[in-house]
Amino acid sequence: MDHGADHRRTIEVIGARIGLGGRCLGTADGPRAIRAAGLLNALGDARDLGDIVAREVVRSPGRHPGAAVCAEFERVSLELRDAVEGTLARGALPCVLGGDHSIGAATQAAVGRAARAAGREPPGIIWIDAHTDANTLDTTPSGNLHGMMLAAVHGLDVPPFRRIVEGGLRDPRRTVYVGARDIDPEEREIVSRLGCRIYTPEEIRARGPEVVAREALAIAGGREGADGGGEGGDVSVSFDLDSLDPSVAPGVDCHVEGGLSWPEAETLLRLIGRHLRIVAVEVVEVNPSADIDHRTAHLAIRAAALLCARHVPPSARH
Ligand SMILES: [Mn+2]
Repeated sequence: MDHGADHRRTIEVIGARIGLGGRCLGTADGPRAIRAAGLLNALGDARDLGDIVAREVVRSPGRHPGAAVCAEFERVSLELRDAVEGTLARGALPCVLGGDHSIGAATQAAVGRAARAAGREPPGIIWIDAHTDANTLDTTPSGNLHGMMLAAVHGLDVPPFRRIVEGGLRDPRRTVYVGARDIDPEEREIVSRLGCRIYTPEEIRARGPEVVAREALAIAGGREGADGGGEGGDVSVSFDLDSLDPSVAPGVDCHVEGGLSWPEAETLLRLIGRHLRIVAVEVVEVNPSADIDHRTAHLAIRAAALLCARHVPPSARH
């Protein structure tokens, strides 16, 4: 409920220079590109906590990411998880910049842990992405960690994520995928068994982004079926730039045709960003080496500003 008072929280920006969970290391440079394109201006008086940096490790060939990658991934993810928990403990809003989407394990686990530590139910998740990131080590076709992290966050056993998600599991029935269109067959079974809701770009187009935003907030907020469109419970949001069509956002790691247009995404992000109880924002998968004229970095900033809108001072809003 909005009592009319100023409930603005400080935004704390945390960069995750982590690309080892993806197909290329280019996304590790995402936080630098997003800051260079003017993120802090767009967020007003946000505090920049700097970057958490993964060491370079050589990935072993084949379907398992390999011991070296997994060890470094766990180390850097626990560091990120601590940083996000610290921000939440200060009552601030974390705005985490990727990095490949494997960083979502740390961010989302931190949100779950912070809620439990405060005696609250863990928030729901709105996951705006071309992918559902719900493979396990047994089903992954690629071996990329960024395609498995939500399976772990939802409680399936994915060994490289065991320690990271400890105490931070989230209820899959309050997870909503928006823009998903590249889902492996076994992954689709996992997602439907878990009970997550998927809105494909086709459904978003057919029913309108306004309707989808409202439904997504109701499901993630734990208020599905509730009358009157109440704001519901806490929600964390993860925005992968590959949810957009590659013609709109070329600077990503995985290009998947048939994505959202910017006007569709803009409407979704604006309506979701108005929700009173967004507790964490994550913007991921910007790969500056594939970008054209910093287009994707600029869209990442607009997405972050829309999702953090309630906490951006009026002077910085555009
Ligand atoms: Mn993705």
